[in-house]
Amino acid sequence: MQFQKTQTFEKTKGWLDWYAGPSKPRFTLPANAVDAHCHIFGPPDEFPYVPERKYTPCDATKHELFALRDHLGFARNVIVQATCHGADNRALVDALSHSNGKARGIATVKHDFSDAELYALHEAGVRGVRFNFVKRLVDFTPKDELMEIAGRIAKLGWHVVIYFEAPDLPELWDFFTALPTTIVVDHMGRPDVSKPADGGEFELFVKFMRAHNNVWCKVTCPERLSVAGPPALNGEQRAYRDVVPFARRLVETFPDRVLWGTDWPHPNLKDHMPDDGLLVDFIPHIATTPELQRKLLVDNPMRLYWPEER
Ligand code: 0GY
Repeated sequence: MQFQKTQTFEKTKGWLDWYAGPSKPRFTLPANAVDAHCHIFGPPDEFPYVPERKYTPCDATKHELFALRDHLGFARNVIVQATCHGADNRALVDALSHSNGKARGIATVKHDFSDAELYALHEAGVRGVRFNFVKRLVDFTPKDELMEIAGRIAKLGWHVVIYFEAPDLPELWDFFTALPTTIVVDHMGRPDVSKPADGGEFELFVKFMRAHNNVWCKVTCPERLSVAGPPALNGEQRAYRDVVPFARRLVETFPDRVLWGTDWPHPNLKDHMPDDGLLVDFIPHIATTPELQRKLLVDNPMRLYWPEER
């Protein structure tokens, strides 16, 4: 299946549509590379968005995701349940079950889910839950409910993906460190990249990872974090240059606990929609040797999501 969208930067429904004709990356991904953070949305006539969502996404189906995977040169996907589908994981399960085993999932789970429901998600390929603390995206869920969920999913061997913004880490620290599973932090804990990569706020995040070896992170979303922006906007060849020191520091300090993903279809972006091919070309700037690249793109995600194949 090829990319069918004809529009690229059309503003629909309050955020940008995903990039229709991504370039072929110049960086050749290692064999068996995993895109460890991406989403699907809809189609809403089959899989409606939940009424409590904070934004309405552009549809981005499993077919389009799998076509992008092949175009970019990835072998597998980890599909993360996004807030627009709430705790209705049907679109995710449908995508996993049509992936020929090439996708695993991160679900959203409520504390009243039954054991049978959790087991069915596991059978479909779900291997974790996402706890979202980004206030613009979700309503508050009591921490004791989240801790109860964490205790239950730990028994299935799943992990917890956490999404928060850097200023909120001190307040959330005790909760995070009490979680009984592996923890995967989305988008490097969303640092402010106009601050130093060796300074206060980011230093705290590095300390968090250093002190807790069950904490992993995704060195993802330069397009969300960058102030410098893509080459076309800043006149430089090197895209998202201000994000490089942050991501590179994590890749080099914790080479066995980092993951990478496209974040396709980049929901909720309002100013700039990245070309996914150029995002792949960002990888060798943050993982500068073949060994670091293999760990980031193959060994680490396979260990976490397909341990039975190692
Ligand atoms: C991301 C980031 C965002 C959105 C979501 O679930 C979501 O709605 O994750 C965001 O707006 O920062 O990872 O896709």
